[in-house]
Amino acid sequence: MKRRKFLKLSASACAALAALELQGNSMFRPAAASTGKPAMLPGSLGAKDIPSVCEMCFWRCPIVGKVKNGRLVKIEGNPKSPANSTTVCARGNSGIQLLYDPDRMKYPLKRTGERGEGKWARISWDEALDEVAHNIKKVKDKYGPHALAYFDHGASAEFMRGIFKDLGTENYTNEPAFFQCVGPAALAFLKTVGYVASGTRQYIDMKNAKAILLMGSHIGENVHVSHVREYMEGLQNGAKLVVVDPRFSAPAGKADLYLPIRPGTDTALLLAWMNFIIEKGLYDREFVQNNCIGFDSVKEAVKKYTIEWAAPICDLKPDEIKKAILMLAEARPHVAIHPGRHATWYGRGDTSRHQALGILAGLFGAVGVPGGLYFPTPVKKAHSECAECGEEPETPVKSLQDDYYPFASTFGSPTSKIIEASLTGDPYPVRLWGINGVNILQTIPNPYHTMDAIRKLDFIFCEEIMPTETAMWSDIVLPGATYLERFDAVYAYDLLTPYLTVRQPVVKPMFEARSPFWIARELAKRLDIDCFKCNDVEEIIEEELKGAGLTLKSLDENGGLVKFKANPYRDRKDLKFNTSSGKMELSVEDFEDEDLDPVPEFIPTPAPPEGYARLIYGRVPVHTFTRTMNNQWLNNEWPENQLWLNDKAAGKMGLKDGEEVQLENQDGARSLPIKLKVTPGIRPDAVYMAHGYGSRSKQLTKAYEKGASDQFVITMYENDPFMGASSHRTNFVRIVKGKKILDIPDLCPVPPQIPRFQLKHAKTGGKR
Ligand SMILES: Nc1nc2c(c(=O)[nH]1)N[C@H]1C(S)=C(S)[C@@H](COP(=O)(O)OP(=O)(O)OC[C@H]3O[C@@H](n4cnc5c(=O)[nH]c(N)nc54)[C@H](O)[C@@H]3O)O[C@H]1N2
Ligand SMILES: Nc1nc2c(c(=O)[nH]1)N[C@H]1C(S)=C(S)[C@@H](COP(=O)(O)OP(=O)(O)OC[C@H]3O[C@@H](n4cnc5c(=O)[nH]c(N)nc54)[C@H](O)[C@@H]3O)O[C@H]1N2
Ligand code: SF4
Ligand SMILES: [Mo]
Repeated sequence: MKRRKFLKLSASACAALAALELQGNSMFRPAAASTGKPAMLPGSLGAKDIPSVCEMCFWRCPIVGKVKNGRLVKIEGNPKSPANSTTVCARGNSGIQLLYDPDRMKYPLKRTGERGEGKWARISWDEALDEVAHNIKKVKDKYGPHALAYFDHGASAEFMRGIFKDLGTENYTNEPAFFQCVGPAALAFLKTVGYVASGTRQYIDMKNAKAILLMGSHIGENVHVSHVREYMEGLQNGAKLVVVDPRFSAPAGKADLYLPIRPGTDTALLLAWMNFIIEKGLYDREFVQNNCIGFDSVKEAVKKYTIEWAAPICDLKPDEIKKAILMLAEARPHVAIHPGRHATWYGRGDTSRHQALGILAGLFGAVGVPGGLYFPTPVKKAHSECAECGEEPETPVKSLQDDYYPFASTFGSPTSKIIEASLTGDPYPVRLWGINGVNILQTIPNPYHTMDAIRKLDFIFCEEIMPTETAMWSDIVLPGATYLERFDAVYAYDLLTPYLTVRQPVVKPMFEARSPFWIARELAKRLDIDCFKCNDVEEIIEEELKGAGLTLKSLDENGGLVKFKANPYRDRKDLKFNTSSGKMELSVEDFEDEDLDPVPEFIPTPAPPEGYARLIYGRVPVHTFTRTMNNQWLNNEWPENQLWLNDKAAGKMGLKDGEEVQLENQDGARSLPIKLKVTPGIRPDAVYMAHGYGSRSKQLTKAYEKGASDQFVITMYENDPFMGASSHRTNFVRIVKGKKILDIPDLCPVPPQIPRFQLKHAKTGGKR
C-alpha cells in the first residue's frame, strides 16, 4: 500500500474509533464493580492487548482484545495461536458489537405481563436471586428434584449446571447442544474409535489428506477458523474433494465430484460404498486385520447394498457413485472421511449414519495416519476441586429416558423428553426450568410445543445477555456478563498442535451484568448448597494451570497461550482403542447389547408428500445461530435469509427470484415472509434456508422479523433410538404466495423402497 493512502486510511480508522468511543461513552454507564484484573501487554495505536478466547461460536479461537481507555476497540486473533494466529472470522471480529449492543440485558428483570409478552420490571440482584432460589426450593420440596430441569449450552452455563446436579436432577441437557447437534455423531465415534472424534472439535486431518469426503458438512458456510484453514490447505496441497449434499453448497463449488443426493439417503450411499470396496478388495486389509473387530459382520451386512440398489434410492447415477468411491479409495489411507458435526438430521438412523462414516474410515485404514482421523493429545491441566459442584445423579434415578434411549444418560436428558414431561406430567411432572446460554424457542424443534410446556410451568428463569425469545418467556432474567467481560476457564485443546489458553476479561462488566460464576455462587448460597469454595474464577484457573506448570501471570507473559507437542499419528501395528474391546469396532458390541443395530442398516426416512418439499437448513458464514442476528456489523452484512427453491420447480409455479413468500408445513405452521432465491443449486424435492433468522423478540431491534426462522416450521421430529436427539429435517413445506397456497411440483421420482410421508389431514392457515 502506498504510504499516503495508508496514512489516510489510518486517519479515517482513528476517526471511526474515536466516534465509537464517543458514542459508547454517551450511551453506556460502565459498571462499578470489576471482577477481572487481566495483565496488559503493550499494543499498537496505544491500545493494550489482552489475550482471551472468543465465544462468538464454540470453536473458541484464541484472541487478543485491544483496549484503549477502558474500552474495547478491536479484536484480533492471538498471534501465538497455532490454530488461527492473527485471524478471526467476521463474527469473532464483531464481538465488540455484542459487548456494546444497546439492546443488551442490563439489569435483573422480573416478568410483569404474560409469559411471552416481554414485559418486565427492573429488580435488584438480591430480589432476583432470592426469587429463583425460593422457587427452586418450593418445586423441589413439592415434586422432588426431578421436577427441576436445566437447558444449557456454552461456557456461561457450566457452573450453574453443577447446582442442578447437586440438587439431584438428571434433567439437564449438557454442552454443546448435545441433543440438537453433535449427539449422534459423538456417540457413534465414541463407540467406534473410543473417543469423540466429532464433538466440540472434529479430529480430522484435512490438511494432510489426499482426498476429503464431506457429507453435508458445509465448510466455508460453516466457519470455524482453523477447520476452514486446514481444509483449504488440504485442497491447496492437491487433495481431491467429494461433496455429498442435496444443495450446491460452498464446498460443492470446490469439489472434484459433487453428488446431489436425495435428502435422508446418505446411509444407503455409505453402505453401498462399503460393499463395493470390500468386494473389490479396495480396503486396507492389514489395518483391518491388526486393529479392527467386526469386519465379517460388516461384510455380511452390506452384501445386499449394491451401487445399483443405492442409485435410485439416493437419486444418483451409478457411475458417479462409483467414480466417487474410487477417488476416495485411491487416496487410502490418507483419506479424510469427515465425521460431521451437526448430526441431528432425521432421528432414526442418525447415529448409524455417523457410525457408517467411522466404518468407512476404518476400512480405508484412515485412522491415526496423516490425512485421516487423528488421535487427540491430551493437554495436562490440574483438576480444580473448588470448581466442583454436584455429583453425577445417583442410579437408579427416576430417569426420563433410560428406558427409551440407552446411550443418552451419559449426557443428561433429551430436550424433547423434558418438554414432553413438562407438558404431560408423564412419567413424572417437570415444573421448573432454568435456562442458560441457549435460545430454546429457536433451537429445539417444535417451539409451539415448547411454549405450551412453558405455560404450564410453576417457574422459569434464564441467564441471558440479550432479550431473546427465551428471555421473553422467562419469569426472571439474570443478566450475564459476556465472554469479553469475564474469566471462564482454562481451555486446553488437544489438536494437531495442542495448546492451552485462558479466557479472561478484556473489559469490566457493563451495567449490572455479572459473571456466570458469581451468579452460580450467589444462587448456591441461597440454596444452602455446599459448592464453589473458591472466591473467584481466577482461583480455579490458577489451580488448573498448576497442572501445566503455569500461573496466570506466566501465561500472560507468554502471550496468553502455550503450545505442546502433539502425538496425533500412531504406530498402526499396535493401536490401542479406548473401546469395550480395545480395538476399533466396525460392529459395535455395546449397541448389540441394547438390541440396537451393531452394524448400520439403511432405514429410509419418508419422502415428501405430493405438493410438498423437504425443509433443510444450514449456516451463513457471518452468523452463529440466533445469537449474532442483532449484532450491528453482522446484521449489516447479512440481514435476512433467503429461501432456496429449484429453478425448474419455481418456473412451474410461476415464482421468480426475489419474490416474497411464506412457508406452510404439514401441520399448518407458517413461517414469517422470506425472499426467494431461485436456483438450479438445489434439488426440486427440497427447499433450503439459513438457520437463526426470523427473530420474534421486538426488543432485538435489529433482528426482529428479519428473514424467517426454520424452527417455526419444524413441528415434527423423531428421536434417535440410540441417544434420544430430536431431528430437524423431518418436516415438509408448501409455499404461500399472498393468499394462495402453491403445491411444489413433484419432479424427483420416488422409488418404491422409500415410503412417502402420509399427511394425516391437510392442515392449513395455522399458527405462525
Ligand atoms: N458461520 C457459522 N458456522 C458454524 C455455525 C454457525 O452457526 N455459523 N455453527 C457451528 C455448529 S455448532 C455446527 S454443529 C456446525 C454445523 O455445520 P455442519 O456440521 O456442516 O452441518 P450439516 O448439517 O452437516 O451441513 C449443512 C448442509 O447439509 C446439507 N444437507 C441437508 N440435508 C442433507 C442430507 O440429507 N444429506 C446430505 N448429505 N446433506 C444434507 C445442507 O444442504 C447444508 O449444505 O456449524 C458450525 N459452524
Ligand atoms: N432449526 C434448527 N435448529 C437448530 C439448528 C439448526 O441449524 N436449525 N442448529 C442446532 C445446533 S448445531 C446447535 S449447536 C444449537 C445451538 O443452539 P443455541 O445454543 O440455543 O444457539 P443460539 O441461538 O445461539 O442461542 C444461544 C443463546 O445464548 C445466549 N448467549 C450467548 N452468549 C451468552 C453468554 O455468555 N451468557 C449467557 N447467559 N447467554 C449467552 C444468546 O444470546 C442466545 O440467546 O441449535 C441447534 N438447533
Ligand atoms: S470461528 Fe470465528 S466466531 Fe468462532 S471462535 Fe473463531 S473467531 Fe470466534
Ligand atoms: Mo452445533
